[in-house]
Amino acid sequence: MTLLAHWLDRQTGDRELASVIATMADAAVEIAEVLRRAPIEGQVGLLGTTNVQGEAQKALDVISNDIVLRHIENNPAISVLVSEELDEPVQLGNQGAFLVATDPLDGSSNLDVNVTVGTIFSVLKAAGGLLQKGTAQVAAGYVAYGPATSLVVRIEGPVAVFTLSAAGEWVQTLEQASVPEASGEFAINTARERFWDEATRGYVRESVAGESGPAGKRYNMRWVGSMVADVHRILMRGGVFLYPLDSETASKGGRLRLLYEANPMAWLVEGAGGASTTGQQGILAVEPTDIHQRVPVILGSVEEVRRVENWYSRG
Ligand code: P6P
Repeated sequence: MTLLAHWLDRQTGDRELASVIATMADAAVEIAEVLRRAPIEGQVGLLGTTNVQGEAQKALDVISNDIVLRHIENNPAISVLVSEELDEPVQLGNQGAFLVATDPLDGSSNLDVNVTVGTIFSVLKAAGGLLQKGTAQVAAGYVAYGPATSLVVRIEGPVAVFTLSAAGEWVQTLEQASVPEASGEFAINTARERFWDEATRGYVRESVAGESGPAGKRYNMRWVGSMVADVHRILMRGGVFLYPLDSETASKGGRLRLLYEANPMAWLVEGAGGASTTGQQGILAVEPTDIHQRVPVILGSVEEVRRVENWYSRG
């Protein structure tokens, strides 16, 4: 039974990098406990405030962000925090080698209906500055607070999965996640069809045409409305997640954020043999211009991502 600390020792000789991941894992243990108690303590409601994205903040968004910040402040290896919940980066005033970008509680609109939510984090060298491409990541991970609490993490090598035990330990439950090349499952919010571009319409049309259509196979559709839940499913059994640019999100560059949603998720999915694209380029190649920048996100099984890319290449 491999615990997270043993895995980190094996995966990297960089003790400071190992400590960054351990810090995020420790924060997630605390967040998991807060989420478990929240309905009893009446903390699933709205705060009446909005974050930099203009999205209504839930008490648990802010509580989760505070938990992450408190843990990070106690790790001298981390000198900068970028968070979805904070307009500006937090400079921690130390010489820490690492920057952490995080969505402390992704999918929080699902909290009041008890659906899986998550914490997503990306780790970069602080010396590279705030705006680094996804290829510069030195580690990334997420925690899915679901029926089990799962930590998915990658440094340079395998994408490993840990499950939180009753004793509060991260026990490795999967050596290497691997995204199947082919899949018959896509994840998209079909209620947005009227906003879609022709590439998205074409891909979905081909998929729902099933066995007699151009894809020549039957498809199923899943959409949790929580990126961590949808991406975890894809990491475990394949599929493709699409939040493409559409006529309503075009003015903002997309819906999901580059630094702390798209980049870490793309890095994990590609590390597990999957693929990612904005429709125009690989997600990890996007040159960031703002810490809260949004991008279109298509990621998952290689065959499905390539089919979407083919639609975009038709222009
Ligand atoms: P929609 C949650 O708010 C989130 O940022 C992602 O976790 C999720 O994939 C997406 O938005 C859901 O968006 O438009 O379906 O509500």
